[in-house]
Amino acid sequence: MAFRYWLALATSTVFISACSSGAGRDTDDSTTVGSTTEPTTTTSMTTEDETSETSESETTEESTTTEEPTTAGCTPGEEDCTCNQGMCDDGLACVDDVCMPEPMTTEEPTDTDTDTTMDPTTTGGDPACGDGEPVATELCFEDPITIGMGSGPTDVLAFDLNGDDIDDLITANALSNNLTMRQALGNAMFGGLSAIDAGSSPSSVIAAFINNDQDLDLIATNQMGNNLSMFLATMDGFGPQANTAVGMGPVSLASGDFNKDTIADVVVVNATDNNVTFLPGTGLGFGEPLSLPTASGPVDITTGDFNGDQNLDFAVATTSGNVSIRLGNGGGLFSNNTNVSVGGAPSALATGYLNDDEHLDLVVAVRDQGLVYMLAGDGFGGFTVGIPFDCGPEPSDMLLYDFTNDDNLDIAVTNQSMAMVHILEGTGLGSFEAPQPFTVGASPVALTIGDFNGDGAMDIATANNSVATSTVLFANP
Ligand SMILES: [Ca+2]
Ligand SMILES: [Ca+2]
Ligand SMILES: [Ca+2]
Ligand SMILES: [Ca+2]
Repeated sequence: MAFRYWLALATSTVFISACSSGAGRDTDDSTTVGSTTEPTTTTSMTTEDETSETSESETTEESTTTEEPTTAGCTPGEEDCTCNQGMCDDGLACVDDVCMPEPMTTEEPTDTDTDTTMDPTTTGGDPACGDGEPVATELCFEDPITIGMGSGPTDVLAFDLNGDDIDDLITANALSNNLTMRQALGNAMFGGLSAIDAGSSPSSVIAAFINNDQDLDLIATNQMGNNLSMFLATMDGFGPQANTAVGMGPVSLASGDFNKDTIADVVVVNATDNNVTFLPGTGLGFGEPLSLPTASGPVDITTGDFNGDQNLDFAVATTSGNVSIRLGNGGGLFSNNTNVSVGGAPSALATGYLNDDEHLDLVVAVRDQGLVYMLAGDGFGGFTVGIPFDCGPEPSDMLLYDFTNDDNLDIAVTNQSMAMVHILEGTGLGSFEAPQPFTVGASPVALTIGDFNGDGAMDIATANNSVATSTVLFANP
């Protein structure tokens, strides 16, 4: 169903922007490869619809079939090692046949495919990588390319600036108070840096049709400015910023038509005010704002139709350990807030069809635990918290996409303290395989997907907060 897919894709890609705007604390030094030369600085851009993916994301049950004998050929206590007939060394738990740190919950995985084993050597080294044929379970990326963006990038967006059907790169930059852009040149290279001024401490950026023409516009939240900046696409770039007040400390936003007037509306997460501002789109800007309280410490938002009434709803991850849910009525009003308790300090969330029913589910990354929780939707707007999955330490942002081309959504997270992206392959049954690491620049706080070289395969880009760069991982199917 195209509609369902659109929702899943939209929420997980264009509109998801977690932006933990926290001060980046990096450990590694990043390799700032100024990989681009051509200083083509033109910013002329006729934008076009950004994502044109057609693949379905239905969850058919199909998991990895390559059976590997369980072996204990690992050093004692080693993580991410295949279990020995379901057993691991002390302090490690066997989850999906891989040894990982004991999760906090002791529940058993609910699915029955305990025989799914993952190839521990897949990381960029699968023999089939690079043959141009995406194969289910293949997870392949080329060596990372890191390029300079603005100062203190907090969010990253894939956006086709010049209408060549190749995604270009935009970051929101908290320290330089602007958005910076680089056009992808189609050969894994990027053009020169251009910038447009934003407000005070931009914290996230999305694309949306603000003025109802055929061109995607930009909206950025400004964390210190307590407002958002709109940039309308013009024939040769973007118009100047037009600001709209929201709550205190906006850190994230999403877009969708909540009141069904065919005009995009916006929901903004206000971290300081502990609420969400709903701004109905008017086609020129925004109408009367509506303030909707959440649990304490809201940081990220995702949208979808959680109860199947064709009206858009939203869910907010909060650092107080809750996910706050509000169901839309299709007329610009929302249900009372309900909280689903996850625990820890969530930093990001995303929505998609992750198990074998027809209900939208959520995944929530918990920063202080290094875990992702699956929240199974019941189709009525309720969610059941399942067992967590290791996603590497300090997840700062997350999205869902089917990287392995098996029709099961996979999870990608940025790990802020590790300078890594981890990808967890989805089984389609509500569970995920052990995380596979990919190195990026220091202190990644946000990620997005886009096709930055025009080969039809979705690539990954990160915002590396402390080093003013973005890392692009080109898919190498
Ligand atoms: Ca609307
Ligand atoms: Ca709904
Ligand atoms: Ca997949
Ligand atoms: Ca690509």
